[in-house]
Formats: sequence, C-alpha cells, structure tokens
Amino acid sequence: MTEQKHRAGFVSLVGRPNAGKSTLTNALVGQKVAITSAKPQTTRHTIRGIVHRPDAQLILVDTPGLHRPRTLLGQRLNDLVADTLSEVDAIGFCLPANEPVGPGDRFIANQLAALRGRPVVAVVTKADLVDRAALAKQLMAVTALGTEVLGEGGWADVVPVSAADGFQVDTVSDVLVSHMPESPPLYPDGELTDEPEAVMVAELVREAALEGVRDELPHSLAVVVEEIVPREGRPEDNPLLDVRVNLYVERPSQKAIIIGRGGSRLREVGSNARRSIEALLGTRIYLDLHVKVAKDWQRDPKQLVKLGF
Ligand SMILES: Nc1nc2c(ncn2[C@@H]2O[C@H](COP(=O)(O)OP(=O)(O)OP(=O)(O)O)[C@@H](O)[C@H]2O)c(=O)[nH]1
Ligand SMILES: [Mg+2]
Repeated sequence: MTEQKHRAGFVSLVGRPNAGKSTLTNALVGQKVAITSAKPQTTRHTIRGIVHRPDAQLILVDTPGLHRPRTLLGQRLNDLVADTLSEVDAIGFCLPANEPVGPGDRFIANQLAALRGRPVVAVVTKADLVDRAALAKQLMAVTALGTEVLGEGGWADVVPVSAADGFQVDTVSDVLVSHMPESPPLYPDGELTDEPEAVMVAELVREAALEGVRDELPHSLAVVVEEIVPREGRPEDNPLLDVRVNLYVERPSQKAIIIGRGGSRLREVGSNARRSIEALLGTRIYLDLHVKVAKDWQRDPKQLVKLGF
C-alpha cells in the first residue's frame, strides 16, 4: 500500500478586477477571510486564507485584480502581485465564465507566461451565471489562450467553478493540492488567515462603506484603523472595545456622499460594519468612524505610505 504524503504550499489567485478571486478564496477556506464587492479593485493588498485538509494545506494568496495601471495606486497594486507571484508554488488564474476572454486577460496571461516553471491553473469562475453550452465554449476559449501564450502544453489544468453555489469548489482544491510540494502543514490547525486583526477590521469597514455607492467612489476610499482599545471600567465578563477608524476620501464631495444626509449613510455603514467586526472579534465594540479628505491620495507617494500602501 502506498502511503499518501502530506502536501502544503502557496497558491496565488490572480485575475482581472472583479473576476471572483476573493469570493473563491472564501469558498475554499470555508469562511470569510477576504471582503468582496460588485465593484472592481475591492482587494488592495494580498490576503492569505488557509485551507486545512487531512492530506494537505493550501495557503491561498488572494491578490488585487491586475490591470493596466492608470494611477500610482494601480501601479503599486500590480507590483504587489508581481512580487507575490515570484514566491508561490502554483498560480490560480481566474477568468469569469460570463465575460469573453479579452485584452485584460491576455495582458495577465502574458505576465504569467514570463514566470516559466510555475504551474498555472486556469479557473473559470462564476459558472452559475452561464448555461452549459456557454461554459463549454468559455473553457475552450480559455484553453486556447493557454496554448497561445504558453505553447503546446498550455495551462496545467482548466477548471470551471462557482463559488456562489459550491459547484466544483472541492475540485479546484484537489487540483491545486496536486501541484503542491510534499510538506508538513505550514500553519497551525484551525488558523484561517494570518491577517492582523486591525487589517481585517479596516477591510470590514471598507466593505460596509462600499455597499451601494456610485462607481467612482470605491477607488477613492481608504480605511485606516487608528486604535482598538478595551474600554476601562467594564466588567470582566462583558468587555467592550473602542475601535477608532478613519475613512479617507479624495474630495469633499465624496466625504458628503459617505456621510449622507444628516449622517444617515455613515450611521448605516457603522452599524453594518459593527456587526461584522463583533462577529470577527467575538466581543462587543463601540465603533467610532471619522471621514477625512486626503486630496488625491492615490497619486501622492507620501499619502500612499501614510495609508499603508
Ligand atoms: N454569480 C456569481 N457571482 C460571483 C461568483 N464569484 C464572485 N461573484 C461576484 O462577483 C463580484 C466580484 O467578486 P470578488 O470576489 O470581489 O472579485 P475579485 O476578483 O476579488 O475582485 P477585486 O478584488 O476587485 O480584484 C462580486 O459581486 C461577487 O459576488 C460566483 O461564483 N457566482
Ligand atoms: Mg478581491
């Protein structure tokens, strides 16, 4: 009898903005570790989500969507992804089933082709949004892109998946595991992410603030947690954390949108974020949100550093 060896390694999920990388990360991990939204450029830094299986451990590195950079922020995000790719064991290239393979995908495919030697699994996401015939066509188009940029062998695998209804999520996991090196687990059992708490808190506020806003605002929003401190004088069995968070936008008009009439929108953002942060931290919190204008921060190197980029 041959004994199965334990495998463990790093997988970077890449793809165009909005391709479904973060949603797939959460589905594979089985819990929310990355925020998601219908707006492109939701993910702004790499997030590690950890998949624990009896036979393997996958450390998923969810990345910001890759695109032709138009701002300094866009450039930084692309550089971040390039750095990440040089350190992983395999790459999951996400392409949505419901959008034709386009120049944006080809741009990324060519960058991946330059990293010869690392297996690239093409993952056709959002399979639930198309019928079988359209899915088959898309799988062929994606396969063709693989042979076009990588030559004869093409992608290491091509797998359709729907993170929304769970279709083939286990298959994606199996395929990625098959490309991992033999290794003992790299993270302790039960750890689902290695994100610091403050980063998760900032992300949950950003997710709540992105809900329902118009298209140009999301890119202009940055969220920084100033402090998380226990409220003094609380009974031990009923603690309260004071969480102070700044939301930065680029223009006064955007500040007005975030705050809403009479502060109504900010209150709604606050109560939505508070619920998800309390679920994350397991204690009650008092969430204090402040909206500030940092003019054109996406283009200003000094401000980018201050905001954590
Ligand atoms: N129907 C359906 N929608 C999906 C699926 N996966 C993701 N979505 C939706 O697609 C949108 C983008 O998903 P994200 O996971 O945030 O995409 P992303 O690739 O991480 O985007 P960026 O971080 O902006 O690069 C969200 O509205 C998701 O709900 C899926 O399997 N089926
Ligand atoms: Mg994302």
